Formats: sequence, C-alpha cells, structure tokens
Amino acid sequence: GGGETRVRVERMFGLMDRFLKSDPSSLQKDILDHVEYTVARSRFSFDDFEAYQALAHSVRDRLIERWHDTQIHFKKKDPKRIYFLSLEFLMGRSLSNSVINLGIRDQYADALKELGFEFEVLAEQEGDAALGNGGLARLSACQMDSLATMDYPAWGYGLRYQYGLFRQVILDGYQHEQPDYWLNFGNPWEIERVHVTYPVKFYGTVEDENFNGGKRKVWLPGEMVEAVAYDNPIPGHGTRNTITLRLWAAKPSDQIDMESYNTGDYINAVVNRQRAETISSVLYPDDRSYQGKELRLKQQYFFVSASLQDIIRRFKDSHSNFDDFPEKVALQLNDTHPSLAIAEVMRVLVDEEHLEWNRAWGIVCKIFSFTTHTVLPEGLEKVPVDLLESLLPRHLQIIYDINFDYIEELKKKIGLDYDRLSRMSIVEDGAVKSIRMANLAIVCSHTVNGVSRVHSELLKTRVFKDFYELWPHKFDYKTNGVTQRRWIVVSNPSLSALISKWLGTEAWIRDVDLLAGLQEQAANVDLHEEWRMVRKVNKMRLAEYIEAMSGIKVSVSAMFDVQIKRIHEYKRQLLNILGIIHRYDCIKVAYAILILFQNMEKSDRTKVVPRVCIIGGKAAPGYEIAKKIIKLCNAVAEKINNDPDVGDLLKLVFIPDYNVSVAELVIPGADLSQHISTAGHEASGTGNMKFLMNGCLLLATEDGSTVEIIEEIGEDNMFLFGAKMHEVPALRVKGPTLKVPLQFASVVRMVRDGYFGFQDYFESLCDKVEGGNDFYLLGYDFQSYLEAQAAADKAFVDQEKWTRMSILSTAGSGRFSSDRTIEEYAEKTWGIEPCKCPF
Ligand code: GFP
Ligand code: GFP
Repeated sequence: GGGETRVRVERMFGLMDRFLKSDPSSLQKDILDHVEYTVARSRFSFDDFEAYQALAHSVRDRLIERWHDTQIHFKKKDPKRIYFLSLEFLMGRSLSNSVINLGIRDQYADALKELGFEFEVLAEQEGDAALGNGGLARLSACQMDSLATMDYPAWGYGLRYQYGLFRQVILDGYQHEQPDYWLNFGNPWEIERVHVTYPVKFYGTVEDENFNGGKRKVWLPGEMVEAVAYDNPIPGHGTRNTITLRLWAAKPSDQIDMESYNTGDYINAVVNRQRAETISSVLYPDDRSYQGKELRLKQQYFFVSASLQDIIRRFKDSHSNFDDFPEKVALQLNDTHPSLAIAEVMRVLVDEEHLEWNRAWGIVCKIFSFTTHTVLPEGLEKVPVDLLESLLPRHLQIIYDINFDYIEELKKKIGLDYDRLSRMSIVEDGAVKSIRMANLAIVCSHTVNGVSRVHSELLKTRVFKDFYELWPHKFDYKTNGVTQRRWIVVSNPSLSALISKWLGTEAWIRDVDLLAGLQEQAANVDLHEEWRMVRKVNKMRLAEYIEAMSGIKVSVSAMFDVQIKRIHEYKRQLLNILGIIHRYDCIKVAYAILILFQNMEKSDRTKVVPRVCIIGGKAAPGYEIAKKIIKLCNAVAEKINNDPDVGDLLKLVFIPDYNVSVAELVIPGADLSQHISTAGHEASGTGNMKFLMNGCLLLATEDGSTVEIIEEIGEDNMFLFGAKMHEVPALRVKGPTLKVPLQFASVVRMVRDGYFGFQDYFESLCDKVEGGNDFYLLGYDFQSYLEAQAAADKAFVDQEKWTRMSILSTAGSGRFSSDRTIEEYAEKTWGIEPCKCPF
C-alpha cells in the first residue's frame, strides 16, 4: 500500500536524498541521459533541437519533484483552494521561465557550455504555447505565476487545444492565417494523466422520475465523450511551491455503444466516435463574439464539466458535507466563458448529490466570483435558447429556474418596472431568445470584478448599472498586473541584473515594490550610462531580428516606437498609421525645401528625430476592417522604406505573427510605446505595464489602467493626449459637426487617392473615419496625438531627460505586478491563504 511504500522509500533513500542534484555535472549527466533514453539519440551526436528536448526533460524532472511535494502538502493541509477557470491561457515558452523560477538558470548555462551548447540558443528552439488570443489569456498566465510564487493553493483549469491561435503570415502585405499545430514536436511541459479522465455528456432528454414519494428530473444524455487531463506544472519563484494548470483534451469515450457496432457499420461507428476529439481541437480566434456557435458552447461545457467533476472529487476525498464546500472551494470565472459552471454545480448538487434546491442555491451563491474584461457590448456572450436546449437540456431548465426565483425576488425589491426587469433578466426575449451569460454570472456570483478602476466605474455607471444599483456590495475591481519574473527577469536579463546591482538586492523579483528604490538614483550619471547601455544592447538585438525577418536595416540611434497588441478599431492602430503618414509627408516637404534652396539650414530636415515605427498584432480572421489596417500598414511601409528622400529618418516595420516570445524580444528594445485606445474602451490594458517595467516611455490616452499609471509616475513622465472618457459620449453625438484638423483630412486623402496603392481596397477603411462615421474619434484626437508625438521627439533629443524618465518609469511600475493583483483577489474576493510547502 501507499503508506508502506513511503516508509520503504524513506528508509532506503532518506527524505531529501532522492531529489535530483543541480550542480553542473549532475545536470550534464541528466541532459545526456535524456538525449540517450528520452529523445533516443546518441549522446555523441545530437542537434540543437534534440538538446533542447533533453534539457526540457531534465527541467521537467525537477519540476515534477516540487510539484509532487506541493500537491501532497496541499492534500495534507486541506486549505481553501482557488480554482481559476479560464478558456484561455497564453503561456508562451516555458524553459527560461522555469529555470529562472527554480533558481538554476546559471547552473544549466554552465553545464551546457561545457557540452558545447548555448542556453540561449536552445531556448530559441521552443515554440510558444498559444492557447489564447490576447490580453485576457496572457493575464491568466501571469496570474498563475503569481499564485505559485505567493504559495497559494491554486489550480488553473482550461482546454488543451490541439491548434493554438493561428499563425499569421503576411503575403503581399495581407494577413493569412495558418494553423498552429503546436504539439507536432511533442510538449515536454505537460504530463498526460491517462487515469485522470471524466465522462462529459451532451444532448438527450430530461425525464421525470419518481423519487422519495415525489418527482425529480433525470437527464438522459445522448452523447458522451471522455475528458483526459494534461497537467502543466507551474513553478513559483524562490519557493518550492509548484501548482497545476490542468488542461482537458477530448477523447472518444471508452464506453462502447454496442448497438452501432453490431449493425455492421463498424467503420462509421469508429469515425463518429472520432468526432469527439474535435471538441478540444481548435481555439476560437478573437474573444469578442462567438454567439450561437455550437462547437464553442460544447467546448465551454466540456471544460466546465470535467473541471467540476475533478474539483468535487477532490472535495469529497476528504469531506462528506456539502455545506462545507464554500469553506474549501473558490471558483473564479475568467470572463463569462466558463459561466455554465453555475448551472453545472446546481445540477450536480441537486440531481446527483440530491441536495434540496434551496440548500444547493445557498452553496452556489457563496463560491463564484466573476471578472469581466470588456466594456464592449458585443463582448457580452449570449447563447440562443434553442441551442442550449438541444445541447444541454437540463442546464436550460436550471437556468430558467434560477431566473424565475431571481425575478420574483427582484420584483419585491424594485416593483413591477418591466423595462428594468427585462433588462436584468437572465433570459433575453428578443427575435432570438437567448441566455445572457453575463447576467447569469452577475446574479450568481458574490463578487463582480472589473480589471481597472475606471473599468469598474464604467461597469457601475453604464454596462451593469441596473445590477450595481441593486447590489452595490458585489462590485469591485482588481487592477490587472503582469509578472515581473517573465517581463523583466526572463525577457530582459541585462536590465534585471542592472536593477539588482543598483538596488543591492534581488529581492524585488518577489517584492516588486522595492523597484521604487530606483527613484533616488534617477539622476545618477553612472546609472544613466549603464541604463543607456542596457537599452542599446536590447535595441541591437531587436534590430537584428527586424533585419532577419524583413530585410529592413534600422539604426539603433533612432527612436524605436512600438505598438503591439491585437488589431482592433478601438485600439486605434489606424491612428498610429495615419500619424506615420503625416510624419512621412513632413519629411518629404522638408526634403523638397532642401532641394529647392540647396540649404540645410532652411530645411526642417535636421530637426527630424529619426524613428523606427514598429507595429505588430493579429486580426481576427473574420474582422475585415482589422485586416485592412494590416494591409495599409504594409503598403505605407513599402512606400516609406523604399523612398530615398526619407533614408534613416523614418522606417515602418510590421512584425508578423506577434506572440508572447516576440513580445519578450520587442518590449525591452522599445523607447516609446503606444496605448492609444479611444478613452473608455480599453478595460485595462496590460501591455502598458510590461513596457513601463522595462523603462519604455508611454504615449497614451487616459484609458483603462493607464489612468492608474499616471497616478504612479506622474503625467510629466509620459505623453498623454486625446479626448477624456467623460467627453467621448458627447463628442459622438456631435459626430458629423465635429471639427477635424486639416492634417487629418489630408492624410486620409492620400490613402483615398491611392498614394499607397490599393485605392479601392482602402476605400471602406477611409469611410470608417470620415463623414460622421468616425466612431473611435481618430479625427478628433489627431491634433493632440501629433502634439504628443512632437513632445516625445523633443524629449528624446535630450537623452539626459529621457533616461531619467525611463528610470522613473521602471521605478514606478511596482503597483502593476500581478503579485499585487493576486494578493488583492486572495484577500478580498477568494478568502484564501498561502499554503507553503515546507522543504
Ligand atoms: C492527488 C495527489 C497528487 C497526485 C494527483 C494526481 O492530487 O500527488 O499527483 O492526485 O493523481 F495528491 P489531487 O488531484 O487529489 O489534488
Ligand atoms: C482584454 C481587455 C484588456 C485587458 C485584458 C485583461 O484583453 O483591456 O487588459 O483583457 O484583463 F480588452 P485583450 O484580449 O483585448 O487584449
């Protein structure tokens, strides 16, 4: 038995002795063993990729030890656990992050050097795990890192998509999407748990059954698939704690439907079973609207059902009374995507555990918390009732029952205000009768969090106003944060070393508020020199990448001006491109004057601050306008980069296939970064925080979390512009009567007139920002945008000043660590405490 084995193993090896050693020669032996036995190549001959695989497996071994100890410790202590449910996790690469969190990066680098390999080169062999779209998904990944580092008893649950977010390929300037079959070369960072499987059911009917003298509902499902667990250990930094990200894959069910096998149609029976796997096959691109897609709903339920079976199984391992459930379990809904979990918990408690409805409801109300990541109405999911009825008939009944009770209660509180009742109902009685997933999540959660302070204000005053008036206590916010482990230590090792040197400690890696200590040194000339050197080396690395990828040579003395994020109208990459066209035009005019007068003095050309403008991001495959923005960027780049009048004064580069590892390379090399959404549209933004940590200055609107960044570093330390959030609605009403600056009309005209080619193709794009259609206020904001850009140019010329601003940016970034966000969630929303593994 288990206990006996433990005694034997302890007697034979001692408690700690069995652990793998991490001195260089032990590491070398382990790597070679993995080359020989895991990768099955000769230890005398293997290439970089095989070396990476062996290296990854040796790191994985070390992760597994810690992970086991952590899980055993959690089991023993039985603390309240947080279960983070998210349909998306954008983990990126694991190798560097793992060895840094384990504190054995240098040992590995030394060990490899003697074997003739470079750690950095092998790290480049790893592909990204791109199981998510954008900010929401990367936030989940940052939060997992913080949960592990801060010793919280946490589990992440998600889906193991076989195809991650599409690869973006640019051909003739247009975006093409290619499938990302990321598991092609194996994935050493996951552990397949063939025995951790659960059946997940769909379709069928609901029948009444006699029970204890009364009736009860029984769901007779029509289809069943198997969910198999894949565990991804997530190591904390500076702690032994290593937590689990458990991702589910769909497999055909073990239970054979004998009928179809006996009809003789064996081949079709197998093919039909195979269809089960499509459930976890592909991540939906774009996270805004997938209304009415059956596969999407199937994915959501599949993931919710498997996760809850696992969570309830774990609870029942050591508890018998469900009234204790809220003492032991907190369920976090990352956006509305997992909100079917609410109906599923009700179903399990009532139908399977036979709790009385009200008792089950009492439990449900204590366990869920919901975080929303959007302000856009199209981001609020709706599920057509017809679809739900066919796929999950019992869940639909449960949602109706919840809604009935809730509306009755509501009538008592607000009276028969039918408009308001219908707005607040979980069920929408429109042309297509639907379930409003956000309303379901709000009604059933004890806390509704926004992702920044202003986002929360918008939720309270606009998006969820009715609910806020009813339940003000439910509404709160936890401003997003990012992990400084990945976004400084992993991606910018030289800045990391510099910070540690000047602070005299590495403690900031776990206690990021210590970065504030840099403020005192912000004027120190020695620090300035070292700071600039680090930044220059990072720019050189980025310049090399740009040249390798696009053939464009850029000068590192130019200002590197970056905008990287998903392409969306509200994020306003188009404003950036139109600004670049304006800059180009000014350079051309200056050149014409130079030629005319043959006199450098008279020309403004000498005053132009050279820039390299870098844009990157994916457009959702069905989002036509976003795709046109990409094409425009490339068409403008083509023109500018090949114009001999411009030379080094201006370059425009579109970086294809933007992802986490591209961000890790680009962010440390950026001087200026743009966060220019129309005020009131970016719920938070997290890119701004990553740039800030790396000492990049921000050019931004007062939107989302930028408002809080201003409070930390001061508006003098960045370049702000644009309409304010409270002004935007009135400006929209004014629409066509708004005065638009001449420069704006003239750059749009250049595009319209085919100056960059593709005249017809760009027409609809131009229409979007002119003639009263300018919903995102590009025209209105253009003037102040150009002024902010001019201010950035001016500051850049004064390198002393710029460097001080850069240092102050890093120094002021402490508040934007996901460690702070997670601590707030733990204390205020989840009610959980650290549970530190003792070794
Ligand atoms: C248990 C044990 C772990 C073991 C897992 C997976 O954890 O040591 O690795 O099961 O089989 F504690 P729970 O899933 O019950 O938390
Ligand atoms: C979404 C929101 C962002 C927010 C993130 C994380 O991200 O404002 O910072 O979620 O909360 F839009 P994107 O997927 O749009 O980047």
